[in-house]
Amino acid sequence: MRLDVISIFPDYLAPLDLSLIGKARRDGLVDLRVHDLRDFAHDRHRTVDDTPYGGGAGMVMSAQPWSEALTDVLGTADAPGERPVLIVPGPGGQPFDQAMARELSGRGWLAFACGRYEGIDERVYEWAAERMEVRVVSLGDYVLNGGEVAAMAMIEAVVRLLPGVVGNAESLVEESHEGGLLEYPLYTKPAEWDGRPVPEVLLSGDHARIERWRHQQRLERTAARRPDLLPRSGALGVDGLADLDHGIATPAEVGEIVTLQKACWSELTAEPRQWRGAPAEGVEEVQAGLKSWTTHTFRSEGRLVASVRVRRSPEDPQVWQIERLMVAPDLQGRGLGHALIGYAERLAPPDVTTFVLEAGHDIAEQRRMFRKAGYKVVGPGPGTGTVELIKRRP
Ligand code: JD8
Repeated sequence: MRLDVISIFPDYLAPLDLSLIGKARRDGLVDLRVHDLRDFAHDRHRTVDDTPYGGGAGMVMSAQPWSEALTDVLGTADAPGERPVLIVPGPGGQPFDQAMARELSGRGWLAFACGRYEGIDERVYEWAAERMEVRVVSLGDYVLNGGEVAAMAMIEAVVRLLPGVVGNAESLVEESHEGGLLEYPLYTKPAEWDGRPVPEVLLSGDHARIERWRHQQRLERTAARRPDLLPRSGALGVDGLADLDHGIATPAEVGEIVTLQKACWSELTAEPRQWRGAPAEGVEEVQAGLKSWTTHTFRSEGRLVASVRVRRSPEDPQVWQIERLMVAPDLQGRGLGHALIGYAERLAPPDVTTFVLEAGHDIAEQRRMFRKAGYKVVGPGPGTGTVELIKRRP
């Protein structure tokens, strides 16, 4: 891969000689060339900036040194007609993410235009766009003084994806994590440090249990720190219910969950709906369920209105179990149950091949919903008064 970086601080890019990127350069996987923008200024002071038209604070980078520097880079193409993708780091650009890193790692030639001061004369973007693909890309929502640090971060993210730079196995694993969940917590020796033991499950040697625990940790961490990464409740795509707040149930919510179950199960409602036949759980059972399952909750204006719990099957790790699908009686019949099933399916780890859904035995009113979601009844469930439905992952 060929990389060109244009900057008024070429020394700023020196760290790219170190570590992984440095090794990739020495191994000939990356041809990185750093250019000093001031080499393309022609006055005695090597000036690259001027005052802004229209007034305002600070200075603006002039067009002329940029067009000459970019022309110089274009002139060194390895093959005639070859053009780089020009990346201009800027706080107003498209947010840089792993998907973009992966895409850019497949484009044989990238050039980075690192601005300083208030930014670059707008005509440079127009001029460049007539000669190559131009992307304005932001490292994130905070203010830097120039594009160099952003370019370095992007280069590191792109180069480590090149074949032969990081272990191939690792990048394959990452692929399945993209747009997915945060990582699980890590521990190494000693087994007890500072009076803090490593979680017992990690010493058990039970790989299926470890897998389950790690997936659960990833879900909980993601819900706590980056709920935006979870399949969005807004994306449940139910009319009029786009603003449900999603969360992972905590012990403090057990009472509300029990109440929701009672409302969904109750034989006392004029028209019993969901889960009829299966007994509602008590406080202790729900509490225990929080430990062995991940219970997802959905709130509307603070009220718990829907919930579902999921886990990898302890018996068969390729099976994703979905159960206790509940929708508050006053919100049933709006497609929320169907959306919840889709949501629960999207939470399954990539190696899962089968979804198993457990429902109350009297599913007359849900039969259509389950069929629409692709499930077939296979028989009575392991619990009393439940049926088991199954679906191969598409
Ligand atoms: C390039 C000049 C500074 C930008 C006034 C002082 C990226 N995520 C990011 N935050 N900031 C940048 C970034 C900042 C830059 C330049 C990138 C060139 N500045 C200017 C406009 C407002 N400040 C960035 N990628």
